[in-house]
Amino acid sequence: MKIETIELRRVHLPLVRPFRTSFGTSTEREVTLVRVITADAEGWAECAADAHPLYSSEFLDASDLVIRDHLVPRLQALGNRLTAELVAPALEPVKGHMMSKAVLETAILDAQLKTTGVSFGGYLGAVRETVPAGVSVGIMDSIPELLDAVAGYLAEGYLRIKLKIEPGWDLAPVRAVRERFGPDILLQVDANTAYTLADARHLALLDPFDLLLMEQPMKEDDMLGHANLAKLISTPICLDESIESARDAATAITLGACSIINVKPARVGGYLEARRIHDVAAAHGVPVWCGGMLETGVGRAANVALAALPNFVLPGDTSASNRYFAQDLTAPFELENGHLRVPTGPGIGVEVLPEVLASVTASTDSIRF
Ligand code: SMG
Ligand code: MG
Repeated sequence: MKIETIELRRVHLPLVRPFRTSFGTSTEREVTLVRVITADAEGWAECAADAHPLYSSEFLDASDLVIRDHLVPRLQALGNRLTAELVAPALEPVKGHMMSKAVLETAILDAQLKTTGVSFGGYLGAVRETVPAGVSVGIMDSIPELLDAVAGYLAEGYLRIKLKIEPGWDLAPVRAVRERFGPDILLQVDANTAYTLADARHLALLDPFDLLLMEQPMKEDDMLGHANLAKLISTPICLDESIESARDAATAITLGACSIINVKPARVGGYLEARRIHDVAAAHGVPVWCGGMLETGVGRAANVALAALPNFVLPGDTSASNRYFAQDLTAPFELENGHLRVPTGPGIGVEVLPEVLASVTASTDSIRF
């Protein structure tokens, strides 16, 4: 593939409601979009990094810099031999920066697949036309406010509810949601690393609520802690932040640190590594589901394709566009009986709406390749 230009474009999209987690509150999604221009096609992807290094060490300004000064030059060195499959090996000497690596690999893969007329789902091995949608519900100021939000999402058709938790907002919201909506709704929690092993006895109080899983209760590097916690509670542990590679997945599974994995392509360097995690987990009989980073339609399209692989057996944080934005960058993803449709067109299978894009763009930087 011969790339002519790589464009980095910073956009700001307001969220329809603030999203509070144990590490902070987001009121808008600030995103760097990467556009890869070749003679034959344009590839698009979005960087999942947030403006602040709170979910992980990555953040947008650093990501733009590492892309420009450290990653793109390594791709340029490949010349016309560059393919999406060679991106990760070429970037491997640069430590970390998985989200920055992921956005480049994904935009290049999109351009490559558009050139050959293959969809993301077709390339990755999707086996479903639609995928079940869950929704991640932020920490709220009060239980009534939370119950209203959950009622609204269930009425829209979401098939699984994830509650963000933190110390002081855990037992009460879970109990209230179970009491109000009953034992049949699929319910899970996500702590984003807010607890320690000293909280094990407290977290075990969630056991009677029959949660699908507890996501990332402790620090990302605490594999052993999670393995120990798994012996002290009956709710299955799912890892998110801890898993940055297929090797991490194998380690976590072997140690007993998790029995379910949240796969986020951005966190693991892209869709190729995400698929390897899917495969490793499947080989161990460990179910996976597709996480989310408040993606626009650009990132959502590829996530939905990934979520259609066979071992994505739990509903993902792949919600409809209107859960996040009044106006998405693409035609909106909409719920159909609680499911999102997997795009079938070439590449990510969705198009960026030029007028919307222009109206939300704060800056653009073009790198001649
Ligand atoms: O994309 O619907 C979404 C957000 C899902 O809860 C979500 N993501 O830890 O899984 C997670 C969080 C990380 C992003 S918080 C800004
Ligand atoms: Mg999470």
